[in-house]
Amino acid sequence: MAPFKILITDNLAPEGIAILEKEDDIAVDLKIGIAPDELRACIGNYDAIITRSGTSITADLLANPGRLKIIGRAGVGLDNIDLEAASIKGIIVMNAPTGNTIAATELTMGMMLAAARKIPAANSSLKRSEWDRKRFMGRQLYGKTLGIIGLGRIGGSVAARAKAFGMKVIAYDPYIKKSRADGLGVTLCEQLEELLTHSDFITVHTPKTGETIDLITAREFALMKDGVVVVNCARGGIINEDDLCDAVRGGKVFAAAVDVFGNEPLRQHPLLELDNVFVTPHIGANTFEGQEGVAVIIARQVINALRGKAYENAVNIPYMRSQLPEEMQLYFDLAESMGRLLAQIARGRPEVVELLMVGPKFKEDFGERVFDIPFSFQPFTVAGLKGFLERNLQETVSFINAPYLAKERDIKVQEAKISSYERYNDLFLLRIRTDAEEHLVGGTVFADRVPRVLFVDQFHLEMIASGRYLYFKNIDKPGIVGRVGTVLGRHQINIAGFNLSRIKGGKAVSFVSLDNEVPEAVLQELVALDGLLEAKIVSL
Ligand code: 9EZ
Repeated sequence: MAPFKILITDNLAPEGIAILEKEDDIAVDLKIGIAPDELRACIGNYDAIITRSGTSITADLLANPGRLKIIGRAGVGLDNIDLEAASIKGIIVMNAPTGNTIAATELTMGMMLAAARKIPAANSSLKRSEWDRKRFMGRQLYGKTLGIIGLGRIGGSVAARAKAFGMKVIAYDPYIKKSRADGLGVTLCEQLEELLTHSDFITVHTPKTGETIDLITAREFALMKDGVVVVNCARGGIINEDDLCDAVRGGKVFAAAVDVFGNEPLRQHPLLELDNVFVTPHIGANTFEGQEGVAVIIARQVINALRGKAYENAVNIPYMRSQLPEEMQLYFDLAESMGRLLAQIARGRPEVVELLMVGPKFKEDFGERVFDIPFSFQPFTVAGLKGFLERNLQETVSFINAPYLAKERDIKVQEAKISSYERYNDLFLLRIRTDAEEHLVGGTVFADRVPRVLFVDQFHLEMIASGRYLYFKNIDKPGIVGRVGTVLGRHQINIAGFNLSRIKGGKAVSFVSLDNEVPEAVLQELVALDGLLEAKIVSL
């Protein structure tokens, strides 16, 4: 078997490299610290690349991705990877978010204690041969309220340890379930303000998103208790650095501990001048155990992904067909087929693609929320879009890149859920609008578990949503279907099934399934028949 080639460009813990090297179908190249130009020249020769934070994977590097399919990040942060560029090329980006949890948690606890007791300052003082005990009066954690902003993996892990210190723990996180907070023994705040006004210690554990940059500014500091201790070991800029300086100088904040900065490496900043601000150079993930953890995890994940087994911790796949409930997989396939059908009957430049999901079945949210990508659609919408786009675009359209390709082309993608439509219980309605026309296709999955198209525009049918069909539209008058049959028969093309639908006053459409291919010349012959408006082969 042709081996998969993996390039490693940053120092990966040896345990991870060993896992890759012992596989027979994997060949590993180490090019630690490779220059961008050199990397651009060779990146396309590899099936996967594994980095830490030292290698920038830019759009420029991915312009000609060759055989590259996977980018693995041994760690969490993806600041160094152009996720949109990778997604557009259909390259899967995966990280190892669990490997570092304990490392980040323990630094947070250490920083909180260091700030509360001013341990680093006391250490420096004594090493200057001072013996000044009065200067280092601190605050206890015991009995105090810790406010955790962002109760994900790390926030939850910090909560457990804070409780062991006898703290009351409250949290704010609009994206977690109350049951998670309950399970952790944490009181969930409805509003950030509530957390700010009640906490003696505050620590942030959110990703960096548009919503969390400058989450804590002068306005938020003003709401805090006097003498609060503030910690940021998450991402630079969640707590506004200038406003933190003011809050420390003004005495609102007793002490602050910061591991991460908006602009790294941080060389000069007013924060570095303040006695009650304690800083570390982004070392949250830097433990031997943490680095081993992320290396082992990313190595295993990349191997599985290359072998097509699983895409664990892929950050640019919002869902996987295989993870949908079985019935929903059929609807997923239906939506894709409906998209393909529309692509083959529509003329003009696409402007809008819209999926309307009808019925109580679709009430649930079937996508996963991926915070690193700028849109989140239900899987069915992306399937419909992918089916629609792949017909007409030169590029490879995938479930990853379909929304990006639509955005690039200024195609508006919309989805909606409604409880009922006409007489249908469960129905997908896929609508497209181009600069020339509009089409609506409806489909469903009956109890026989076969996806079917039920109507195309105003024509009602009941057509299995897979395979190849001869599609034709004609003026509704006697003899036409017969003539079509005659032409097909003359060319030894056998009809396997016939779906015909007509509307009052005039036209009919047919989808004919055939046992044989229809040569282009036969199609021309059909189109030339009297009363035939159009004829083409569509494959669903
Ligand atoms: C935002 C968040 C938590 C948060 C948590 C996650 C994307 N995201 N954002 C604001 N996973 C607290 C406040």
